Amino acid sequence: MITEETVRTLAARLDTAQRTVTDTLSLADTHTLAVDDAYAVQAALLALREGRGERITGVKLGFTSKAKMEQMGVSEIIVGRLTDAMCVPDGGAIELDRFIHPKVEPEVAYRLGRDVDPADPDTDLVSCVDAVAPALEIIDSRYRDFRFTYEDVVADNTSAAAYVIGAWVSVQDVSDRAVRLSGAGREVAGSTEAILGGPVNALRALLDLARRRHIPLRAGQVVLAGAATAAIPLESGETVCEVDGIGRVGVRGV
Ligand code: 0L1
Repeated sequence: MITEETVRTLAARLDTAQRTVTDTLSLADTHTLAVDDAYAVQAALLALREGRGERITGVKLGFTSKAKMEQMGVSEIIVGRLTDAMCVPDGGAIELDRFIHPKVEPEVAYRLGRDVDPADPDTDLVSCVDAVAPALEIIDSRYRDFRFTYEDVVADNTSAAAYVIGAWVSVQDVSDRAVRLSGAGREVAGSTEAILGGPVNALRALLDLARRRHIPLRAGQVVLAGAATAAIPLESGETVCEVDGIGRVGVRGV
């Protein structure tokens, strides 16, 4: 376990990297971090953001696809936090110079209709969802050349940088929906099944993680369930995600 002082130092380093749009080296180059240490750094990083007036608006899951898990050599998903400063309106503009090397992923978002107590063994997170929406997640690793370990990316708030939510709909079953992402002259297609075999599994996995990591889940918060396709670079112009039967969401890089 690293000391509290080291937790604060590493959180400040990642926070500075994000705010000054300057990459940093893998923490693993100089520190041996356990997964618990990495979540402690993430919590300290979020405390810095909250200290500047940002408000937690939800959570995001990462490494929810088999391909990404295999690429990272891991078997466990990761969770990061979203804040109001990361939220970009559907159809709005997003300034690319806020980011180091941003990428965008198509996702499904869930909205929680009531507070959830992860510690309660009878909690059923699926029944707490009151709406779903198509979503875009912008990830922007703070590490140079995307060179990071599993613990590094947890500490870096799972590369969370920005998100866009489309119109909320009351559809509950979002399994096996075709997903298309287009932008930067590229188009990729996939299915919501790529998200842990169905986004509802991401909700179940989130409940387990929230329980173990003491993450509160509140009414009105957003859950980004994970990427349905590989990420593409976020560049100037329109980026659009369509999820069959759910809707579309877009953002304009400027
Ligand atoms: O959203 C995610 O899958 C979390 C990890 C992203 C890591 C990265 O490529 O920056």
